[in-house]
Amino acid sequence: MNRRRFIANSAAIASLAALPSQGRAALAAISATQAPLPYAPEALEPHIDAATMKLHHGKHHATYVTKLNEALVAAKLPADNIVALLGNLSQAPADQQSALRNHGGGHVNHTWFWNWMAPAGTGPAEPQGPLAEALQANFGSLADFKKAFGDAATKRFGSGWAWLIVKGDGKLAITTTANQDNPLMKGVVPDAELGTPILGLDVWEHAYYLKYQNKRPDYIGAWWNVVNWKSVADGLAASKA
Ligand code: MN3
Repeated sequence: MNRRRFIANSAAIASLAALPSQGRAALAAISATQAPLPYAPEALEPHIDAATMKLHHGKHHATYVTKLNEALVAAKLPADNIVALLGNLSQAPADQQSALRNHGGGHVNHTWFWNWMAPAGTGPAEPQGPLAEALQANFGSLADFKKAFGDAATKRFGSGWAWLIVKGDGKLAITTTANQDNPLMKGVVPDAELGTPILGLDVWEHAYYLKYQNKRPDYIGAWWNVVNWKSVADGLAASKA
């Protein structure tokens, strides 16, 4: 690395580290490298089919990672913490902000998404402990939460995500974002939607069209069978730490 490049990188790292970002502290760093799926592509059958999982992880997610790395090189930004980068997009070079937003968001959102799912029956079928209590306190009951989340996911127009977030005041909220945006993107999504994501659902057609065609509500209904409540509970605990 030459001296000019080194200085540019150091300044970029310093500016990212210096800025506070809501929720960032609670979330583990994710580098610009794609991890393997944490289970076999067929492991979520019959709720999410193997063909969809193979395409979704092997093609869609992989393409976000490739294009993210191209943008990081062009922006001279480090590749070690894309979660932090998404909270400080306005500090990135202007000509790379949209690529970093779309592909960085795509990479981080999908990395979380694979870990928010698990083969049916491998964990608690319903939230336990503090997560169960928090859902009850914020939404009335687990059924009420699922209804509100499913409604939000169904109504998200076009491509995007539905989220369960922990807001700055510690309360849980349901929100949705367009495209590959997420609730960490300060200055990109409305302040009302900012928070630490502890569960998210991909409602892009590529996530369900092979099996469910246009029936997004059927996909959402089936998805609850493979939600990894342990992972969601861990996210809630980390957000309080
Ligand atoms: Mn997707």
